[in-house]
Amino acid sequence: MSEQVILTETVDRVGVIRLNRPDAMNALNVDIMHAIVEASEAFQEDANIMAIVVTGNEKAFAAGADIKEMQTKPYIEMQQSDWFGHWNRFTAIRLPIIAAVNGYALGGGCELAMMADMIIAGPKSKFGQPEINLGVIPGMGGSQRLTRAIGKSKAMDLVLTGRMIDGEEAERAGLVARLVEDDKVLETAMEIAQTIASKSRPVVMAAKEGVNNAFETTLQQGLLFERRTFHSLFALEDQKEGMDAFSNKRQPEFKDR
Ligand code: DAK
Repeated sequence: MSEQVILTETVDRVGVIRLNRPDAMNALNVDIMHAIVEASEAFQEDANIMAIVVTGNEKAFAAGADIKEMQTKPYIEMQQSDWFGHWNRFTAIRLPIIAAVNGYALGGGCELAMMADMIIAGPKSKFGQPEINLGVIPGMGGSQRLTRAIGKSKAMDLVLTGRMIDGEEAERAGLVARLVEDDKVLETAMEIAQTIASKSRPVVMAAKEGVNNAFETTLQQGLLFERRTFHSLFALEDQKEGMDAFSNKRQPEFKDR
């Protein structure tokens, strides 16, 4: 039987993806990439799902791309297969994605966490871009998303030396949204996902799109996009419901329309 490289489950309106290559520190091979992408897309297709949590195990979120799988590949195969290019489908997911990180998040593992919309981690977690030690550079966003997240100086520190930082330093640097006890990481990520799940699905998607747009546009274009999106939300019943609920001092009941 083939290896079940991820485990998925649905908890209320939250889809959970657990990386499941414990013997390889959840190293990311082509199979696991396809599995994560396909599971995320399936969750998004399900109108009942509001958010996705991606996690690993207590030793590793993911210790990077699978070095043993890629080490002998010739250039032409990497280039022609657009090796690991499918991760673009993961970053195109419109539902919020929360990375719950325990243990190592290195190389592609750190990059996968950064593709998520926020990272929850414990003090013992370890983040890093050690590709320089392998004679390569980050290939899945480590030079780009990390720099945007923590700034040039610290990104250079990690990318050029390959050193790891723990969860506390990652939180101070702005990489991690919330630092919680190691055994509370998944629980906290699930609580955040459940909070998001109580909102309106189209509004949640619009909010994610708005924040992500900040990385793609000028300030003026971004502000215009935000304002027009805000205007468009007045076409939703959920906007009327949310504001009516506030005015009448009751909890809103969103219908996702
Ligand atoms: N790949 C393959 N196997 C790995 C692995 C990895 N990244 N990390 C760990 N393993 C395997 C180990 O080989 C070992 O297997 P066995 O020897 O038992 O068969 C098992 O997991 C347990 O690991 P260790 O025995 O090493 O455990 P330790 O506790 O001593 O050390 C460690 C844990 C995480 C510090 C260490 O395993 C380590 O340094 N791992 C490698 C970390 C690393 O260098 N990561 C970066 C990989 S390069 C691209 C997209 C993405 C990328 C590139 C291009 N494109 C789109 C173009 C990404 C590149 C990378 O991520």
